[in-house]
Amino acid sequence: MPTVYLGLGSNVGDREDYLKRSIELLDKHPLIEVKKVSSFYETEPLEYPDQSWFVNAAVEMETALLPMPLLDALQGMEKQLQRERTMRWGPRTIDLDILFYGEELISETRLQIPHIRMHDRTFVLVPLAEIAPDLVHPVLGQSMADLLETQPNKTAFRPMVAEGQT
Ligand code: A4P
Ligand code: MG
Repeated sequence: MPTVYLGLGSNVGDREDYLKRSIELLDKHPLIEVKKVSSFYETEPLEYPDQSWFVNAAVEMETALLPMPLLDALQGMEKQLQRERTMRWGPRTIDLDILFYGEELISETRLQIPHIRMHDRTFVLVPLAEIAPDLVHPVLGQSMADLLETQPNKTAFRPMVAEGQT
């Protein structure tokens, strides 16, 4: 089964609880097996700086779902957690992004893998480099640890207190 990495983010309501509940939903899915969960990090919002800080995390999992059915399943979970799509990049209870799906390269309207903006986002790279420092980006050829280290425009982050970790 392919190893898949997800980026999780929330900046509305009980952000930690939304992340925890999304991880429970992933774990409960019959075709998904969660392998690793990063620490939870509070991160400065990117794109819309007026928003509250996010809580972000990364998950490593295995799944028998193909990429498109996986996207459908993730969007179903976002819906279950009451995400309302208002504006792009706007506040959200939970955002579940597919960062990598094995080494697959996908470029469709509904789905781009690797996630096209992940490699220059501190809030993605910090949790991802924690659980998979040696994972190599299939297009850029750099590890997550290297991408994080050489990232030109770092944004602020801080680990959440211990009770925020699963
Ligand atoms: N889509 C395409 N590729 C993918 C993929 N690899 N994984 C499509 C998931 N979805 C993918 O996403 C819009 C559409 O992207 C989906 O319908 C899907 O078909 P969305 O989740 O509905 O909307 P969005 O989250 O507002 O857009 P997007 O592109 O996911 O935004 P980003 O890039 O995730 O940015 N600051 C901090 N600190 N932390 C954050 O987590 N997140 C964002 C959102 C902005 N600033 C942030 C954070
Ligand atoms: Mg998204």
